[in-house]
Amino acid sequence: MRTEQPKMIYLKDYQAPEYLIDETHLTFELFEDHSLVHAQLVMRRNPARGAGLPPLVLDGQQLELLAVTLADKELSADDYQLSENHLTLQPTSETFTVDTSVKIHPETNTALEGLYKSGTMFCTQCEAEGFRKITYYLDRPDVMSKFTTTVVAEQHSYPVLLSNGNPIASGPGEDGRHWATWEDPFMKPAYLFALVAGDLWCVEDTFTTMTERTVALRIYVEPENIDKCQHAMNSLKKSMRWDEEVYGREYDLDIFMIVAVNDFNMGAMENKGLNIFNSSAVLARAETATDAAHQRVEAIVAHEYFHNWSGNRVTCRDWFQLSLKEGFTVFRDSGFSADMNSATVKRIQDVAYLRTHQFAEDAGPMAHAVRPDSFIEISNFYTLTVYEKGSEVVGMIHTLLGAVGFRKGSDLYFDRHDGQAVTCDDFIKAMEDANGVDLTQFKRWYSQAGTPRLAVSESYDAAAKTYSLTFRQSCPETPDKVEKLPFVIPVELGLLDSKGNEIALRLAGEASAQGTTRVISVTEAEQTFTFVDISEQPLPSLLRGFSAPVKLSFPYNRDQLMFLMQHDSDGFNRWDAGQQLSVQVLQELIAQQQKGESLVLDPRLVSALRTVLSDESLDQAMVAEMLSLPGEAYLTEISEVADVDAIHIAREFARKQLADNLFEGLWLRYQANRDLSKKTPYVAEAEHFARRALQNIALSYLMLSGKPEVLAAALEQFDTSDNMTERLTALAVLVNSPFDEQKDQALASFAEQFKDNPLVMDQWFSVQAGSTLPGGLERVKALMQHPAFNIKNPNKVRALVGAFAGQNLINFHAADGSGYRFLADLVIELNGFNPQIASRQLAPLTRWRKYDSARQALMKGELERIRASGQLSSDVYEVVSKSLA
Ligand code: B3K
Ligand code: ZN
Repeated sequence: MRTEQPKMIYLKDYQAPEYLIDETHLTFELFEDHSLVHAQLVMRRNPARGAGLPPLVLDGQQLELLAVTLADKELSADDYQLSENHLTLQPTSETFTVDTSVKIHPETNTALEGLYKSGTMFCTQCEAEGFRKITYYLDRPDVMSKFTTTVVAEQHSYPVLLSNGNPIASGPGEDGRHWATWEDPFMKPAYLFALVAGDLWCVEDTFTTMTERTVALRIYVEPENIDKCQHAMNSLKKSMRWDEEVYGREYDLDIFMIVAVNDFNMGAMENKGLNIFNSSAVLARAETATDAAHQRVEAIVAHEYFHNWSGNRVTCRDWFQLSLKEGFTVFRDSGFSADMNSATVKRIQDVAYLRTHQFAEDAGPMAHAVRPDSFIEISNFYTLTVYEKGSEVVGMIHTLLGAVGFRKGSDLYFDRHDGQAVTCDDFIKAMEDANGVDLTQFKRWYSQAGTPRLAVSESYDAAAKTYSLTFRQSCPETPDKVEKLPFVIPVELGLLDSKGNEIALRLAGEASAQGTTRVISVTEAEQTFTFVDISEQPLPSLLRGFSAPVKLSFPYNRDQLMFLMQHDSDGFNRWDAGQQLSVQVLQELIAQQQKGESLVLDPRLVSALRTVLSDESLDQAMVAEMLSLPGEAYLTEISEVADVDAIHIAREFARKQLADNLFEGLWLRYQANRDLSKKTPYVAEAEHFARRALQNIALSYLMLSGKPEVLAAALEQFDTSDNMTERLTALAVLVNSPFDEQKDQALASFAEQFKDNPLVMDQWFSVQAGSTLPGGLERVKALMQHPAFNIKNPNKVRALVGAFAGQNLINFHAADGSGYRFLADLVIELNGFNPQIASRQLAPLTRWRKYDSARQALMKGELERIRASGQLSSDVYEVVSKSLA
């Protein structure tokens, strides 16, 4: 654990490196109780830093230095300085070689950063700053080097030895050991380094690129998982083709490998030619993975693959630029998923996620700009803001430039910066240069945190036939800044006449109308746009497709929202009108509950959803999305002070009312789809996802009726379905039901059947952790004693603790503070062995400002207890101290 006080690092302090590393030659000797790493670095003075030979300061952490040679001379302890985080040497010429040998302990590395063991396998995770736990190095993304790596290990336990690039040699060694050498011809920063050694099997395929080169594709897994790789392989091939077709990007090595590991801090990692994945982001087959899991695998495989260009070929100059690769790559993978599935449904899901979680982050103590100005621990900045909001920012550029202009910009960006480590400014500059536009004001999206508000008002002049929309933008204060300058907000909009038809859009001053949906740019604090030739009072459809990540408000009444739900030509806005209607109705119920009145559901919501349910022409996935009420977390986010109990009671009341009133329609839809499921073998495609999504949301409503025929249907679905999507939903509705006997039986039989499949057991944990019935904390505590639970495994922690604290709000926020105490204890424990996971799990406590004063005091008390608990990792220290500031 560190002894130095964590300190803030600032973007404004960036300086190019003093030295460069042209070549990196690594040899790993892996043993059961330690590993040895020999590094030979071919270095030179960075000409950009001028003359002179300042000390060479190499990064290194938790390394036992065995030997160091500078320019062929072995150094003695007097010749260098060694501190907790650095090794400092004095070069005596412009070019020189440094050799180091260090001893490390992957076998006891529980932080899962650097070289570590997952089960019996050796693997690495270097982004952002894990490479310094492997060897002394200039561990920063603007130092790019050509890597050659030799791995030596015992042959029997580690038959497969992998690293980045192409395999160039291998052979037997002494004492039952063997070795393999890999060479990566592309310059890369150390964070993209990877090594794997283990007893792995692989699924193989090939891909022929646009220039007819053949690339070998391999997915490596532990032998028992060899039957769960096909979906990931299909996803990989689709991603490779899509990136050629949509972005003109071809793969560049002869081989592309994915390795699945069970112990992994996040989803996956884009190491050059050797992606390492959390097994949850690779393995999928009908019997063990849900539709959502299949879609997640497809998206993550694509995301990591797309990084080969947006991240690897063109990388980041420094970690403040993280969104340069992450925001852009999320934008790319969303486009891919939209093309593979239903684009509207993908957009709905992304926006619902952004509004619930990123907006909450942007309103909390950890709020930061897409390109932050400062940080203490970079691991804390792999955030929804950098990823999801970063993707929205790239999406707005796409909206402003159009698909063709955007492609010109991305082509220029990749061509101009291939092999370089660059900044978000370089990305914008390429977009500007390729299109002849000025994005200076637009760049405020990179530097100003907080979610902008956009209040819209209208006025119609019947005599003049003009219709004006006035936009007022503002952005709340965030910890980094109080005053914000106006953003460029692209608003895609349309106007509907009283029959629901689209009106041709001609702005005052324009010669003719330009279509019925168009994008206007709001660039000032207050701005009015006037449309002419409008012969009746129209109804505006604003922010179509969610064209900007803002909180838009327009004084719609409920009848207008119902009208938009039915008539808007923009699918996203039809859904959003439904959400706004639901929010109004739920907020009314929440207020009734708070005043002690009896709850009365506005019948218009019932009738609006009845219309949706009976519309056979609508994509069934859309119907499922429209039937889903805004979640409790979203209702919390939009509350001034969130009343946990009232939100839960109001929402459950609405669900029950809808279930009772729509019973017949739901039952018909359920049965029709369930019958089809019984007849059709499982297929992981959009149309089938859609059918099962509607079937499953229908079942979850129907179950609220408590009717015996529904219980029988749930049991039948649980017992006889051939796929996890149907089984898990059936399990979840039973777990949330009052039918204790059936629930216990189902849980037991499920656990018995899947006890040897850790990913399925994760779902079993999550379903129980998410149950909002009373006694949630006790159930979670009991499950932590289950033999399948393991606190050292991040997936288990997320499945049980993450699901409880993040999704089971009524139980987590128990008024006695027991949920908070539990989470704080857990964070303190995790801090001792896996700081990244500790810091992530802390997020729910950082939202304390949203709650009533009693809960605020309890939450803050727990944050203070964590702060006082002893030696904190920089990860936890940063989040706790900012939350209490
Ligand atoms: N680039 C990695 C994330 C690394 C996180 C390090 N703490 C995965 C991704 O975004 O593709
Ligand atoms: Zn990424």
